Amino acid sequence: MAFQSTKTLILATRNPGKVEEITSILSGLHLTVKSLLDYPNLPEVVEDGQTLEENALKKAREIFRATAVPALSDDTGLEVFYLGMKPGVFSARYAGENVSYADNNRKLLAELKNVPINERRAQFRCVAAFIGKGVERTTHGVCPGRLLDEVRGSGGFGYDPLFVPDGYEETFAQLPGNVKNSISHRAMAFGQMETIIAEYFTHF
Ligand code: ITT
Repeated sequence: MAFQSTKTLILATRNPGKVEEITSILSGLHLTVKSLLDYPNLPEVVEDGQTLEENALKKAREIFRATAVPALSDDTGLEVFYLGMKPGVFSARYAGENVSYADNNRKLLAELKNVPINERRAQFRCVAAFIGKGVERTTHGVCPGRLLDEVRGSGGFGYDPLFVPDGYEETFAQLPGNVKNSISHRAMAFGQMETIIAEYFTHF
């Protein structure tokens, strides 16, 4: 049977791609990691903030309030230099409400049609938030790269099939998950969170 720590954390997300990545990044903490996928009856958190930080804090605060379990969230955006750093905080709804990742990728490809490779620079920005008893912390991570003019690969999620991180020739959807989890915006933000969470659980 897999080891189950009595120290439990809840990820304030229903995005299975994020759950997999964050669980893997935090595996060294040996905590029991749950997510909203384990709590189907909890209401949706409305992401109406103007910044990644506001949304990340809102998600973690609401889930901590509802469950009393220390909560961890992430709000992430893709910033495209040619598009004035859009879609940013609106990355999930770039092509409209309730759209698929493929719809968003198609819209991005259309916006960048005929834009040469040297003008296709972009970066993922991730803000992680941790809320526990008497504790509210945020950390940040950025991953620079460029956007291709076609989708490549089937791993990862979201904009991964278009995004080639600096120093690599393959997209995040082509690279093995452990590579993404060692260099990504999320790896950077949650890497900093590790010490904050470890310190928290020495008290609780
Ligand atoms: P939660 O709010 O439930 O955590 P979400 O999918 O709505 O999940 P975000 O608002 O943080 O997550 O992310 C906005 C969008 O940005 C998301 O729908 C993806 O399309 C994209 N995205 C986020 N992280 C990504 C990553 O690591 N790689 C590729 N695309 C990503």
